[in-house]
Amino acid sequence: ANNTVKTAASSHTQGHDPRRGVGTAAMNRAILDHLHFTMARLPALASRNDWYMALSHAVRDRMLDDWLASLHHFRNKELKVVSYLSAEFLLGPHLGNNLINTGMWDAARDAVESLGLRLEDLLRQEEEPGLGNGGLGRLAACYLDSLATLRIPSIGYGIRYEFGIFDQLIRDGWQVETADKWLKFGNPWEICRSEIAYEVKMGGHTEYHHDADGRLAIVWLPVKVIKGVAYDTPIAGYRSRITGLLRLWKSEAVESFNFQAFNAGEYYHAVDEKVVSESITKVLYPNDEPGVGKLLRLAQQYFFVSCSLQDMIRVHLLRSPRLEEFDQTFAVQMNDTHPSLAVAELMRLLVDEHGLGWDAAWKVTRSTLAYTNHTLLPEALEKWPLQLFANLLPRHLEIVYEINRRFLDEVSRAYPGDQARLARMSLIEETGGKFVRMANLASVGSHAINGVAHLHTELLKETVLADFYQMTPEKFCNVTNGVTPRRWVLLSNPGLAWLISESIGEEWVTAPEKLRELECFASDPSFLSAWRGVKDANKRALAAAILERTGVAVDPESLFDIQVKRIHEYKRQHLNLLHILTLYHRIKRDPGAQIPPRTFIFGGKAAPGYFMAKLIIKLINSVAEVVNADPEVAGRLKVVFFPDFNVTNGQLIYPAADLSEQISTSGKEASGTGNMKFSLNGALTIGTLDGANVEIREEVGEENFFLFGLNATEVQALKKSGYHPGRFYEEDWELREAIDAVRSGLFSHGDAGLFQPLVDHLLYDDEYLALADYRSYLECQERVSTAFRQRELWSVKSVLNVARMGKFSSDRSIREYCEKIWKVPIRPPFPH
Ligand code: GLG
Repeated sequence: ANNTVKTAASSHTQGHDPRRGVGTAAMNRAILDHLHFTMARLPALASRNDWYMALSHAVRDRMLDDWLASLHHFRNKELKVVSYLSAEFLLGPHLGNNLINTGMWDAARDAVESLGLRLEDLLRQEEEPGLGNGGLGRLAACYLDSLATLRIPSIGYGIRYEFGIFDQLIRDGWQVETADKWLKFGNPWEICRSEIAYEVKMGGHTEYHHDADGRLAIVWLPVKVIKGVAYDTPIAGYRSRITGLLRLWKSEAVESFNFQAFNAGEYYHAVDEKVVSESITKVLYPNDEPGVGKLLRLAQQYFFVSCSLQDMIRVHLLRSPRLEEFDQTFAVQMNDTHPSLAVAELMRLLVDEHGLGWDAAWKVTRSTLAYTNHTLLPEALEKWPLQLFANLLPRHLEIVYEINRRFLDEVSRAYPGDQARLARMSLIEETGGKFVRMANLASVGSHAINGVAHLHTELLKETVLADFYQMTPEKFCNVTNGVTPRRWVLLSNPGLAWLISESIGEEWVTAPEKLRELECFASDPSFLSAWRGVKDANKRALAAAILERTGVAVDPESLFDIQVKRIHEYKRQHLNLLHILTLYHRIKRDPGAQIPPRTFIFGGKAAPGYFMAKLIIKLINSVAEVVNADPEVAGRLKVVFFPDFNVTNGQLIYPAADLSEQISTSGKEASGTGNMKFSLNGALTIGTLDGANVEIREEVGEENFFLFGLNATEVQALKKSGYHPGRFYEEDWELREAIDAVRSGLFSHGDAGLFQPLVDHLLYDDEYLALADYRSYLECQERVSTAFRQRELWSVKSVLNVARMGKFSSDRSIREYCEKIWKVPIRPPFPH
């Protein structure tokens, strides 16, 4: 323990010693100071939130030295800065993570205890910033952690949504959405930079003028101008003495009040303007919503892209007046197509605002930007109705047309006479209504295009972007996703982290290939029993939370079989349910059946407008109600829907799993990242050959992975030959029994109509081949049951899973982006 007490005053005069004041006594002092000076509270009257705020401010103070030192990089001409453009950053709570990454955990815990409080209570107080939907947003957050840990100068740019992803309540088995008021008690982690603000134009029309020298000048006369203000959040690297920067934009009115407006009508008009301007960053849109073309979402995308690029240009001009060299200052990654307006906006800024010629601007735009694709689902590929695009962004549409004209010229030169190809590759879709195709825009405007798992990238090249791949194969590469072992093991699963570090040392946290050294412990009975002890404790903690939140008592000795992720038909939560129903029937038919007790745990949000996904949630809860109350299966089967799955709840759930459900239709899940979190925490996977499952299985070994189902090629072939789900229903009596139980009203208090849409969907359409994979899934689940009865062997497999998961650290992904795409040197790890 550090006994040197430094007062606030003395540490200020000490200047830039980043290790100052992180001992227990100094932390204690700092917390009390913030309670007094920041929260204006007496200790006796302070609420838990006051203490949480005081502690967080004390921690943030201690991150600032590293932060200011890191900001220095942006001035250094030699260093390229990675700019990660993402409409979503699903960060999860900051406090615990920052304590872990900065090494202040013990001091903070002791300081808090010396004040008569408990650190876990204060950690629970934090409202997590849910500024993302799921995998894509969480990936961005893992990447920020790795960028800071690897000491790569970087900025994450995004949107400061006032309301993040909705909170999910379950009422009568149905999902109910409520607003996520994450800012209601204040956010101690952000710093508002009022002076870093940009104007963003919208709407109106363009005019062409000739200036005095006869040069053509293009003027965009917007109907509205909105201001974007920067809110900065520090991102601590793991013991790297680097603090990365997340810069989120909030929209504001340019002028709050129009003082020229003397009459009341105009005054209110001015106030209305303010309301409209502020609405741009009000709310995060849930994905998987049917129907495209929400004007406000396009406005959000343009707004944050424009602010971010203007900010980058400002930073670049501090280094060099030559915008032709912009690509030496920044490598810009577009996280999906949401920021793909960057292609047109960077062109506009360079050509219209900074006077570069088209060719020079195009060269620098392309060499700066790169595009990551995250999905092959056709309905998820963004396209904007042309009219809507034109109304909001008249100048950008002109630019898109010009890019398209030049691009299609190239295409026709490469493929003379191939009209069909031209139509497919055009940035504008013209069959049945006109649209701007954002994936095409992103592909044309980037020097690199990547998928997020090996299989996904291959399918991308064969299907969605096949024409682009054929024309420019050199642009394509794969970067398999990864997750940060700091949040997803060290913070979420301290028991496991401790056991690993005791056995092989601590280096695995930044060098996860070291986890391989665990392999030799897989034959050590005392290690295996300690390993099981950690899992059991995690399961008991989850069981307690389940009881508290759902009222259902589950047995921590049973097999915890968990599926947590967005609810979507392609992820096939309903296939999981069909297995549960079959087990239920088997036990009822034969009470002596050898089926080890299982607890099935589901979690995940459904898009508010996705009817079928919401019906699946209702069905899970309805099955739970019947199964959990049936004395004939008591102690053998339990079904739970854990409400409001988010990062905080994930941290509790992943470490407690025995079995990880990764059962999407092959070819549909681009990568998955939950699959990595489970396996890294010692769960075994039951899964299809989809997304990153393929690579996980390769790494952990096929004998340590439960594989079932059709592969992507077989899926395509079955669809092509004509898929008739009804046949599977007719030919498999157990499947029929399961489906018939649902349609009989057994789970809906006799209301046979309630789940009819779901049953009909399965029997007559089943786009995602749940029925085709049912039998294979069931057989595989039997292998799981058999394996789970041999606890020792199961534990060996669990250890081997963790030992071989090193590849899936987001540090490895970030290194690959640096090498293959950003051309940023990888720096040696910081000496601890
Ligand atoms: C996507 C995909 C996931 C992928 C994630 C991150 O559906 O398979 O793991 O991005 O690349 N929309 C998503 O969440």
